[in-house]
Amino acid sequence: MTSTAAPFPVDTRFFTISTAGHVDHGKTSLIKALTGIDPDRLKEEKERQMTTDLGFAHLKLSEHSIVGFVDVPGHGKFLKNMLAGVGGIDMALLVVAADEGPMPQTRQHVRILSLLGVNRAVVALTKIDMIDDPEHREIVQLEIRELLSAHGIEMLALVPVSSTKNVGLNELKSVLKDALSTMAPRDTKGGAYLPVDRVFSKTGFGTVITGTVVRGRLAVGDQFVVGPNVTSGRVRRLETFGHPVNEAVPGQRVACNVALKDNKALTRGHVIMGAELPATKMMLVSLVDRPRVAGDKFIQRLEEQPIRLYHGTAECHGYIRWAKAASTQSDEQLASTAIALIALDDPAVALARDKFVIRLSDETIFGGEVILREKPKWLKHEDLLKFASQAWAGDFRQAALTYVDSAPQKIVKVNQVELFLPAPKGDELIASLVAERQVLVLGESLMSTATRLELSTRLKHAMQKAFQQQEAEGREVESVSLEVVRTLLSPKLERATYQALIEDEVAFAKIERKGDQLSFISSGAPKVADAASVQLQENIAKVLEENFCLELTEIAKACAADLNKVKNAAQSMAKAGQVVVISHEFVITTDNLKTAHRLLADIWQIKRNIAPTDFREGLKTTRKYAMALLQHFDDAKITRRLDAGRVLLRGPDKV
Ligand SMILES: Nc1nc2c(ncn2[C@@H]2O[C@H](COP(=O)(O)OP(=O)(O)OP(=O)(O)O)[C@@H](O)[C@H]2O)c(=O)[nH]1
Ligand SMILES: [Mg+2]
Repeated sequence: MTSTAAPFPVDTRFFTISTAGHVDHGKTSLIKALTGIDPDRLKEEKERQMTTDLGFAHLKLSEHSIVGFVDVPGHGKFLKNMLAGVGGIDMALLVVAADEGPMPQTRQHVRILSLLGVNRAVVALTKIDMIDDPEHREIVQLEIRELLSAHGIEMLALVPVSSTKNVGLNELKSVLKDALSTMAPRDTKGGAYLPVDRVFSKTGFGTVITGTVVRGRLAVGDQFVVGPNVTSGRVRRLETFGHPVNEAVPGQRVACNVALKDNKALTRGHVIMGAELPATKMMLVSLVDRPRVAGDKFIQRLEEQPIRLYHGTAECHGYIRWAKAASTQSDEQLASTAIALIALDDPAVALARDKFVIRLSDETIFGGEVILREKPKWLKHEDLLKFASQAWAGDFRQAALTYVDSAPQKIVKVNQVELFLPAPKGDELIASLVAERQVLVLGESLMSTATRLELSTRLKHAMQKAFQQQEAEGREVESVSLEVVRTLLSPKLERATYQALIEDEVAFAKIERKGDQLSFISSGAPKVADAASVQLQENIAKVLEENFCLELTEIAKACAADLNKVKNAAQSMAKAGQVVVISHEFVITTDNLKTAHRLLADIWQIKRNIAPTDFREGLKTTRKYAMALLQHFDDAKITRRLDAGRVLLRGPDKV
């Protein structure tokens, strides 16, 4: 970290490649021959002539591009270190010795690369100085091609080389240069995310960590958090391959001199994060490529087996708590894929859609992808499977609705939804869901439009109840207490959500708020009918209080009165402004008609289309009355039919 080297040109692109391949196939020798740097940095490695831990080197490919190499051990005993080296890389350099061809670790490494989503590789066919037989070489090449294609990895080139005889090295360099130059620049959005692969202490500087930036940008002076639950700190200096840099982007290897808040020791597996991601011990995941045991049979019971999970540079111990077929799958597919809950002994920091590798034993390896990086307590197993299947299939819209509707009160915090949306696009997805009126955001909360509509109606009912309570106590009041209404609405509704709901209703001129008092804009407390001079009118008023809307014949029956007399009484009440007679057939109180009108406005405000079903459900009435009312609103030019629904022409009056 003491480098005084000149900075890189501003438009320099940085890449990271890791080696992969069987023990002794010549990975380290090749990197040394290519770069002049010996990646085996440990004394033990040099003595044993075997890589045991990750090694690092770099090569300038052109004026403006530099590639960093992570050299991994081939020996199965050090697989844990290999797994820490292949996260965040741009592509793999698969090393296969021409004399032996693909061997067990070659296959294992290829499988791991594929499970971690590394889908491009350049192959170096090493030790060609030891093989004269062109036919043998042909067979080996064919085996490599088949191996990569079986794992969905694109082979960009295969270059025969000899590190000892200096054959093919220039060709390999130019192949790497071409392959990397065609790569699209990686997304730098979102908070920085840098899994630590090495930590050392430098006199005069303190702690230095190294790693490959996986997401976001990390810059000198940035504050960061070290996860899982470790500490926080600030970036003092950054270097890439011995040169000072001001910031590092995805794919760039970096040495970072950090000022830590306390003297916590950092280690491989920790994560430097620009924006804090909570650590979790319970993840909902999809498991792919389930392991086979001897005889090509799938391991059937995964539950309660101890596992090691490799994610980023971390190794976590845990077990699979629960595994089920995704509901979209047939039994056959179940054999290779499942939805599972993983319980970890130590917390991990992972994002939705992150890939990981699981080891059940030395040989039994499979992989998966994070669906939900934390499990909310309220997400029960039945909902989990439905939700996970939708999210796993990439149907985030449906998944969001399932998630929201299974929450208590059918309301979740916006940041809880981010737990399953892929970074850094989570924000955009929420915005598009809101734009499509699938869900809406109220303050910090997110809910379906149906829930929001229901809240509006429930709020009105709660206010009416509050007014009635006051009247029952003999008080004629103009407004009711915010707190009383909240308790009547739902004591469980979070205060912040309730506040946001009130603000929204006030903003749309549906209610009025003065300090901690609420009132209806139109008519204050819904009027309880005055004692009518005519007994029949009083009876009709009573019947209408209990029914949202009624036919004249129904009223006559309920009041045990003559139909004509009921008609006349209703006309008088209509003149007095107490009720409205619709189509000479239906009677509704003026207040209820206003409620219906306000509901139209609610539906319109949220959905920009008034579907008869929404209106009927909102009124909790039957089709007969809903259709009569809609006809009335059409006739009164308050609504107009359009396609399958209606548009709102006029909202309810404010006074
Ligand atoms: N003849 C010949 N020998 C080679 C070549 N490349 C490597 N070797 C020899 O093969 C042995 C293993 O080479 P390494 O580079 O250490 O192999 P590795 O793949 O890094 O091995 P691990 O790190 O233990 O997985 C050494 O003795 C090398 O000298 C080559 O191109 N030709
Ligand atoms: Mg080696």
